[in-house]
Order: sequence, then structure tokens, then C-alpha cells
Amino acid sequence: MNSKVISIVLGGGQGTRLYPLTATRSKPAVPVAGKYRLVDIPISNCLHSGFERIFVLTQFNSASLNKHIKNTYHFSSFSDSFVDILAAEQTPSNVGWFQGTADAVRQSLHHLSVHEFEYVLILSGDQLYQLDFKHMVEEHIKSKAEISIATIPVHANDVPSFGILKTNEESLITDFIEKPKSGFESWASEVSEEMAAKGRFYLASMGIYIFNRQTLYDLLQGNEHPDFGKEIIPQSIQTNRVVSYQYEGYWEDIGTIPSFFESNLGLTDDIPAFNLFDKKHIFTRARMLPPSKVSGTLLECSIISDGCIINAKLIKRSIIGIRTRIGANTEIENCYIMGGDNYQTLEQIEQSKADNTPIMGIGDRCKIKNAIIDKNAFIGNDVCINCGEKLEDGDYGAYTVQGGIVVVKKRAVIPHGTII
Ligand code: ADQ
Ligand code: ADP
Repeated sequence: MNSKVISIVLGGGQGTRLYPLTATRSKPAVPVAGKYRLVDIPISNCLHSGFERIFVLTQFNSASLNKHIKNTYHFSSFSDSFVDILAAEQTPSNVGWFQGTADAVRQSLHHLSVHEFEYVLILSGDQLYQLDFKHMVEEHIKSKAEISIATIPVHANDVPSFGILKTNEESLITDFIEKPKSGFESWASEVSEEMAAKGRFYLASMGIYIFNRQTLYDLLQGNEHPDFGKEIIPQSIQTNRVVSYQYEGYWEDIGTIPSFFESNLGLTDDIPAFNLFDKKHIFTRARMLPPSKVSGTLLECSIISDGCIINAKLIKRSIIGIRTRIGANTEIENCYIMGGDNYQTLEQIEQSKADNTPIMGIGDRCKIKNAIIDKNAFIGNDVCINCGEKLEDGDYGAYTVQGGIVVVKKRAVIPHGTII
């Protein structure tokens, strides 16, 4: 099957919805679950499905993304497997960035056409799920579809965030509207008892598509429609055989700060909806970090990555990313601390102490709640985050607030004694 399928991961547009995590890095490189990056999720799903020819399309060709892909995904030189990054590029026929998802794929077609394939699997880069794409491709072939769309039942409240569709008894998609605000009420679909019990009656596109090779070329060439969801998919319903591949397992769009935050913290549950310990686990870079060292800490429902030095008093329902340093008597609750890209030397630490400035990581006697702390942040001693009244949404320089979640920016310095 590998020889028939090419996979494309849509690595993100401007990344405004995940700002400030995407302020200095491309979306696929955003750290997730302590030690992975977002792009590891779709790539791992592809590899577990046996599809080993993967393009990652991104607007920014960041050094960290290149380094991560190059150091992580290695294949035998006797195979034709690859994971390649295609960044938006200026060519004589195209002066701009990718204008949208369909435009990104359109501009990459010339890179695809040198390969042999029959089907193109198109994936979003900001979702948390485990799906067997091989089964989806088999169903695509069996149903003689030209396009298959993975779909999932959602609640009426969530309808405005998704492409919503109706199917007939053959699972052929007969209607599709992108992110409807109203007028979808009569669109309830047949769903399992489990989904019905949760009030999830509306079929949403998961933004995961299989196209027959020629169908993709026909739909993209000769027009300039920028998006799959807004233009290409709704129009194809009229002209092509478009089939729904219904899925009812765990799937979460983690493209916004609140959903990214909740999905990460959800991993600390006793039996999380997304299982990091599954045999088909997420692949990532093997970093050869030292084991984590913990002293005097009460740990409750938390995930601790490699290479940490932790002296905190309490860590509760939190994810502690690689190379995190946390000082004594600090309390952390409901947080994703992303960690660091490097360690400070003992000399640097002594110097900061002499200057009375924060050292990298989190200081002593801090209280931090409902926060994401991006990498290499310097949080001083006696800092309190989200300890007082409800915070107003906004960008405050070193940090942002969105829906009560404080996001401390990468390399931000929060002086000793700051109260947020
Ligand atoms: P959205 O996720 O809102 O809806 P979109 O913003 O187009 O759609 O993003 C889809 C994926 O493509 C994301 O991973 C995004 O990062 C990436 N992307 C966006 N612009 C890009 C660009 N210019 N270059 C490269 N990658 C880009 C879509 C569908 C809906 C469906 C939801 C499911 O349009 O119908 O319900 O996904 O989440
Ligand atoms: P991110 O994508 O998380 O923002 P960057 O693009 O800033 O990360 O780069 C992260 C990579 O750069 C890490 O893999 C790390 O090895 C390296 N790096 C960054 N800063 C340093 C440093 N001060 N010393 C050593 N390595 C560093």
C-alpha cells in the first residue's frame, strides 16, 4: 500500500490561533505532551498505517522543525520512504505564501508529481488522535470513492467550528457547509447509541481527506480556490463521488490555546482519552537526556519528561516538559511547563543569583495555576500566576491571557515577586 499513497501534513498557516506558541516557531514544531512536537502526531499515525512517504507543508521553514524532522525520521537507504518539509517558496509563477490549505497543496503538486502514487492522504497538523489510515484507504477503494472525508459526530454547540455534512444510505456525502452558524438543525445524522447519548448528532469533517490522484489534480488545477473546507470540498460534492468515513474514537482539534491546553492536561487523567502508552505510540526525537531528578515533591496526576531537576513542593495535574528546572517550595497546578532547549551552566546560575535576576526555569516559592510556560522562560522567585482575580484576555508583553489561561512566552523573563 505504501507505494500507492503519498501523505501530506498541512503544517499551518500564519498560526494566529496558537499565538504566542507560534510567535517564533512554525506550528508543526510546537511542543506537545512534554517531549513531542505537534507534527509527530500525524506523522506517527501515517507510519503506524504503513504510509512512509510524507510531505509536511509549512509557511515558515524554521530551523527547529528541520532539525527535528532530520534527526527523528530515518529510513533505510534501500527504501523510498521519506518525511520532507515543503515550505512556502517563491517561484517565477508564484510570488506569495500559501493562501490556504488547497493553495498549499496546489503549490506543492510539482513536488508530488515526481513520485508514483494513486492516492493522496491530506492531514491537518493540529489534531490529537490515533487513526488507522490504511483501513480508511481500503474503505476508500472498496466504496469506489474519488474523495473520502473522515468524519466524526459532534454536538450542536460545536457545529460552528467544523465543516458539517449530510450523507445518504451509501455514506455518499450529499451536502456540506463549512462552519455553519445556523440552518443545520435538520442535518442530524445516524450515529451510534454512545454518540447519541452525548448529544453528538451532527457529522463533522475531521479535515482528513483521501483524493484519487487525478481527482486532486482536476480539482486544484485551473482555479485559484484557496481552501479545501470553504471551496474545494463543497464544490466537489456536486461533481465527484465523495464518501464519508465515519470515526467515533477520540479526536480533538488542538489548534487553539484553550483546546491545546485542555488536551495536554487531559493526558494526566487516570485513563486518558488519548493513550500515550499505546503500542502505536507517538514517535519523536530520541534525545539521550539524563533521567529526571525529583526531591521533596508531592506529585499528583502529572507527567514528568526526561532531563528535569525538580525541587517543587507540589505538582498537580500538570505536564512537565524536557529539561524543566523547578525551585523549592513551589506549587504547580493545572499547568503545561514546556521546559528548555538547553541547560544553564553552573557559572551562569551563580552569576544570575549574584545579580538577583531569575535563572532559567521556575524559581523558589512560586504558585502557578492554569498556565502554559513556553520553553526557556525565566520565572523568578515568589512569582504568583493566576492566584488572584479572573484575568482579562490580552497580550501583556511577556505573557498573554486567553480564557483565563496564562501563556508565558518563550524566553520571557518574569522578575522575582511578580503577581499575575
Ligand atoms: P480548520 O481547521 O479551521 O477547518 P484550516 O484553518 O484551513 O481549517 O486548517 C486546516 C489545517 O491546515 C490545519 O492543520 C492548519 O494548520 C493547516 N493550514 C491552514 N492554512 C495553511 C496554509 N496556508 N499552509 C499550510 N497549512 C495550512 C478544517 C476544515 C473543516 C474541518 C476542520 C476539522 O476546513 O471542514 O471540520 O478542519 O478540524
Ligand atoms: P522551538 O521550536 O522549541 O522554539 P528553537 O527553534 O528555538 O526551538 O530551537 C530549539 C533547538 O535549538 C533545540 O533542539 C536545541 O537543541 C537548540 N538550542 C536552542 N538554544 C540553545 C542553546 N542556548 N544552547 C544549545 N542548544 C540550543
